[in-house]
Amino acid sequence: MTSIARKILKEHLVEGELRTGKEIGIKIDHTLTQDATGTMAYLQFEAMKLNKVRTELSVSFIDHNTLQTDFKNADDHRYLASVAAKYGIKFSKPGNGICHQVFLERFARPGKTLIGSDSHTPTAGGMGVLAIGAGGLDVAVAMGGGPFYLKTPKILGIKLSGSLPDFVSAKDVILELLRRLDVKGGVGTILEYFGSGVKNLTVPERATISNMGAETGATTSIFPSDEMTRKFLESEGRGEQWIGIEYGSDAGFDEIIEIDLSRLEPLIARPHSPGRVVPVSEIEGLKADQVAIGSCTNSSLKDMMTVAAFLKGRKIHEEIEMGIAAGSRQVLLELSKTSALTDIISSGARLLETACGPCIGMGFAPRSNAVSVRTFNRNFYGRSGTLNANIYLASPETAVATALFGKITDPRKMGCHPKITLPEKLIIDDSMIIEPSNDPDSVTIIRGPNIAPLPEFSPLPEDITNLTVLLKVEDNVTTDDIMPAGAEVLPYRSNLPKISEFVFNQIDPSFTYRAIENKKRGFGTIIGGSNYGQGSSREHAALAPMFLGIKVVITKSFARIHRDNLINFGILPLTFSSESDYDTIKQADELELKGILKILSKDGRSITVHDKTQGITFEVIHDLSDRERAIVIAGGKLNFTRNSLI
Ligand code: MIC
Ligand code: SF4
Repeated sequence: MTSIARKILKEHLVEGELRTGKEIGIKIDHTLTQDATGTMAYLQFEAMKLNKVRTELSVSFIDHNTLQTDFKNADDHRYLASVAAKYGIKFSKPGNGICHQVFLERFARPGKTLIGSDSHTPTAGGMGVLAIGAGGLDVAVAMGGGPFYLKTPKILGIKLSGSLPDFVSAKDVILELLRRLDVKGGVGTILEYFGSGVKNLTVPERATISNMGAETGATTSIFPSDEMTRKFLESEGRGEQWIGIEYGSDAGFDEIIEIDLSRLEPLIARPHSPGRVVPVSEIEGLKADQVAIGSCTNSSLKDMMTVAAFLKGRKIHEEIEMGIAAGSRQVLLELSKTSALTDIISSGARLLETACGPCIGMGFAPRSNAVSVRTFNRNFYGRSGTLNANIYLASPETAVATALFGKITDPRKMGCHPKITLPEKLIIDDSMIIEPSNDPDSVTIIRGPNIAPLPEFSPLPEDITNLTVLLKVEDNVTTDDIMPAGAEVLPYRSNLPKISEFVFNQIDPSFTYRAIENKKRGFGTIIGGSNYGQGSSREHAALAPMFLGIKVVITKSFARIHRDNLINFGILPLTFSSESDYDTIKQADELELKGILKILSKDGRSITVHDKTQGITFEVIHDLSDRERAIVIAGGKLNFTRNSLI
């Protein structure tokens, strides 16, 4: 018997050999997209000139850009609806819920592979799906029937024992793991949960844990499919889709981490990283201004019912503003069936739209210098929309305690823990999921004026002689740093020239101007620390720099999805062979990479960089597979794949 992750990988293997670190290609059964990455993904899919998706199931969700302040987002929704109708894709309308929550409820099937153009796609791992977040272009290729490529990850077994005490919940499990692994301890691994504690967690609880495994940098997280899974599928009226997938006694994990659930306490991540975890008791008493409950991490019916139960008959603190967003319309309908919705509204909380909302800076930004406690998964600098706000990440229990007391509060102070019973059968109403057209030829793709065509991608030149260091940044730079989101920027996700104006805006507002000027003379590069590009799957964090003339990024190390996205758009990801060279190199230095095309064509690993400004040379290395080298040489994956799938 082998690990569940390996078993599913093996069943779906179409290229390569399952050996840690080696590149494999796997068949993808299901895909999902969301609107903020979806517009680009479908433009790329259209460029492949296929007439239908070749997956078993593809779903297009609208959940990010739901703040329709003008025509742009609304036009994008219409574009996405028309693409879905034409190419055989199910379409989940705005208001139906957050992609990961709805996918778990209505579509996820144990044992399947799923890739999604969103880094929290691993949420479905809570149901035994091998679910991976990827750039939109990789999802487009998978929709076209192409394999998804990844380096065979190590399997990190997470052995759970015991059961959660009152006031401690699934969020605390993943915060505990983040406390141990931090934001890069999971890079190159799959987190596979096993042990006697697993059976004490419901599917939505497992989904919370696998969702936020993304914050460790892990490729994905996965739970077994057991009786609990069967129960969940039955409650969704999908019992016949259940298959059991259990781990063996010797699952062959590369490493094991043990967590005794019964010994956990309420935890909280401090600003501005999900890895800065401490016990809530350590920072208790800090005055809070805002509380937000929701996001794909903590918006299940169980979470919402728990919050409502604590709020019942109580009022939130007068100096707190509290926003609550259910993860799906199903959750909202269920809440409205009981007194839970009334309890939430009577407490003084604001009911927010069933969408990503404040998690991605789409409204509900905190006031200046605010302390905001959120049940979300990311608290990166600036992400809330208020640069000087301090965002803390915690469980629904801790968040609601904070809302009631007006300061960060250990939820154990709330008295009795209510017992939550969930319905055995949930309300099933898929009327906001639109089936693709039966007559695709009659469907016209509708493009609003905000949709700009894709640019041309130029192949790798023989030498890169004028390469200017446009920016030097530290460790753990996020894709939110590279390509901010939020209400002002997100509407331009389908308009590359416009969105490029925001690259690195929060770090250096002059970046775009300098890059455009530099592009007239040559290429640009960025120097990064370790875990460069952590966070989201947004390919705009590669595409927009490419548009601004970035051809090479040199770092101490890369986060997985961002590295893949750079390659997909013809940007060469290189790492320092000696990290001390990172210290030497300065912003504005002029570099030269002679014979780069030849080195890449011959699979040389080491490249000499000549720093013309400082008169020195140093070595950098690449770890590109043969396929990836060919992609970079071609100028990106679109050039490379354009004809091969037709
Ligand atoms: C995020 O949580 O950062 C996002 C917004 O969902 C992104 C996708 C995007 O940038 O559109 C992600 O997680 O991949
Ligand atoms: Fe949406 Fe936030 Fe989840 Fe990203 S992390 S999918 S923005 S809810």
